[in-house]
Order: sequence, then structure tokens, then C-alpha cells
Amino acid sequence: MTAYEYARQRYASIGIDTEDAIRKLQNIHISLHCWQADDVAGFESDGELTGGIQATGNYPGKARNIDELRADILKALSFIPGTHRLNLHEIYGDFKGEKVDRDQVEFRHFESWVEWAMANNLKLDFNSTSFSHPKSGNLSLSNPDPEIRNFWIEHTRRCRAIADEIGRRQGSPCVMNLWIHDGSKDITVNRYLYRELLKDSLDKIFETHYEHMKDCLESKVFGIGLESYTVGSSDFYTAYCTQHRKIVTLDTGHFHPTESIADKVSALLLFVPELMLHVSRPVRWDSDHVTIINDETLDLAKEIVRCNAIDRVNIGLDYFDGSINRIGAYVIGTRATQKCLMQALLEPIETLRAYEAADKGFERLALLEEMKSFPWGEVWDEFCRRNNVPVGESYIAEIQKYEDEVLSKRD
Ligand code: RNT
Ligand code: ZN
Repeated sequence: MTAYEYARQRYASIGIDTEDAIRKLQNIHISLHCWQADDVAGFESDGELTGGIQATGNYPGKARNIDELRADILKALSFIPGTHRLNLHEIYGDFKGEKVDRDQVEFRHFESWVEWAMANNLKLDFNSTSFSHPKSGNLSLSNPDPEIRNFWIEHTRRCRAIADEIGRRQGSPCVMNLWIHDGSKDITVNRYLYRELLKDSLDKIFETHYEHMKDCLESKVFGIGLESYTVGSSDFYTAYCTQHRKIVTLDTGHFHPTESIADKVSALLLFVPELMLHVSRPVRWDSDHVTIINDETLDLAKEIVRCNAIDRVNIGLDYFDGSINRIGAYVIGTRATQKCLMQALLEPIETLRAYEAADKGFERLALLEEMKSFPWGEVWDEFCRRNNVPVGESYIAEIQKYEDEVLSKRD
């Protein structure tokens, strides 16, 4: 009997069909964030990263141009089972040496991305970019200066049009995330005004209705150098998205450290159409460490499955660790997210719910504990095998090889 066969029988003994879990996981497409490959630099300018975010580490081999970035993404994907999506930021356009300001960007700057993605069986998602620009300052869409605010409104409107065209061409809606860094470092006495301006900017941005893209809005607690006030807070966007039927983006690093992101899934899905996730691993702050299997990621995956919401939750990653091999970082984080989903899909939910309904607290807790040592890893290995990607740790050597042959030759 193979290890998988044993696992299949063990799960069957508690009424779980591992084949069904494998089928479902095959249909979950993770949106890989393009910005792990180059520490959020992009191809627009050589300017520094601003907007209160920071990629730490100086590991050699980061992608320096569009060809290297694409090669790195494909390399990472070769170690990740399933078919996935790539999440682009506006600053990753194919500008071909042209200086294209953010209020000038057009679909043509992303046409080669769409062609490349289609040739590689990838779908694209999109993000407007408020940071790393001379007009970023501390306030963009909430700036009282009409010239600056209108600049960012125009940028974001154009990004929605680009996302719509991407979605139309790829035959799958392009999910466009809107995160802005707007905030302030110290005590702020005009909080209402900036939020009023942001609300007005959003209303203007969303005036056009599109068929092939989906809007989502991402909140945050604070940024570096913007510690005291964030215009786009969680309350602000929860209210806005509820009122306007927009998608809420939950970045797992954007809440107070003891807040459960998993618990937000059922609360929000009663009021907004869908969720977008930026799965990350905050260490003490929104440090954007590589996602791993931990209680937070597992709880989140379980809540998605328990809410029967796989079709209403768009799962993306968002971390930028420049201190380790960046392709390895993609592989670890994506596989970890999928492994958490695998465990969630193998949960005996009906039995657990029956215990709960009957007030059988001991039985519920005992089964949850026993599930932790069930052979889910064998089911995961089988999933990898069927997808022709390395099983277990064997990708470590392959990534080392890519580092020796390709990454170490950069710089
Ligand atoms: C920043 C947000 C945002 C960014 C990307 C680059 O705190 O998480 O999602 O990480 O837009
Ligand atoms: Zn994020």
C-alpha cells in the first residue's frame, strides 16, 4: 500500500474523501505578487521605495528588469503545484525605456504582460501604485491640494481601465486592488477632512462601471513614518465597501497583532460580495515576512472552507523578503498557503458541527486535536506528484542550482 493509499483510507474512516480535497485544491488559483522578485522596485524609475513600506535584506540576485522578473516567476511556478495568477503593480509596466508618468499610463504598457501570461497559462491581477513617486508625499487620494489629488484620481481611473482590458483579453476578471499609503506620522487634527476627500476621490474613481475587472480596497493600521493616522483605515473601507458592494482586501499584516483575520471572513462576507486576501506573516509589525504554515494562516484557510466561500475569496500573497533567495520565498509562501488550504479541505466539518450543535465540547476539541496529526502531508505529496512538481524538500537543491547558474550572475 502506498503512503497516499493509507492516508486515503484513514481519512475515509472519518468520512473524508481525499480525492475531493485534491480536486478542490486544484481549482484554487493563488495570486502571486510580482513584487517579491525585486523588493517592490518596479520598472518605472530608480527612485527609492516610499509609502511607509520597507523591504529589508540585501540577498544577491534580485530581478533587475522585466525579462529577469518573468524568468524568476516561471522558475518559482515550476515548483508550485496547480495553475495560478500573477498580481502586477502599475510600476511593473513594460515601458520600454519611455518615461510614462502615472497619469499617462495605458493598457499598451501591459500588453506584453498579457501575451506572456496567456502563453504561460497565467491570469493577471492588478494594483494602482501610490508610492515611490515625487507626488506621493504623505497624502495622495486624500490630498487637499486639488492638483495632487486629481493626479492620483486620474492614475487610479486609468488603472481600472487597464485592469478591465486585461480581464477582457484573458477571459477572467482582473482583480484590481487599491491600497494607498495616505497617513501621518504625528497627531492629526483634520482626520475627518482627509477621509472626506478620500471618499470623494473613490466616488469619482468608481464612476465608470466595468465588466471585466473587480475592485478591492485594502486598509492598514499604520505605515513606517506614518504611525499616528491612516486615512484608509479598516473601518473606513469596511463601511465604503459595504455601501458600494466592493471587495474588501484583508492583508494579514495590517491589523493589530492580536486581532484574528480569520474571524473577519464570516463577518464581512455577509455584507460584501467577495474578499481579497494578502496573505503575509507579520513579525512584531507589518514586516512582510514569508508566509508559512502557522496558526494564523491555518485558521484563515479553515474559515474560508467552513464558510463555504472558496468562490468568494480571492487569495493573493503579499510579502517582500530581500534577505533570502527570492524565488525560494515565493515557493515557500505559496506552497505553505496551499498546504493550509489542503488541511482545511480535509476537515471533518459535518462531524465537528454535529458535536457543536449537541454541545459536545470535549468531542469537538478532541477531534480537532486529532486532525492535527492526520496524514494530510501524504495527500499534499500526492497533489504535488499529480502536478509534476517536486515532492517534499527536493526543490531546495533545484533553487540552489538556479541561484548558482542564474541569480549569482546578476549585479
Ligand atoms: C502595503 C500593502 C500593499 C503593498 C503592495 C506593494 O502595506 O500591503 O498591498 O504591499 O501594494
Ligand atoms: Zn497588502
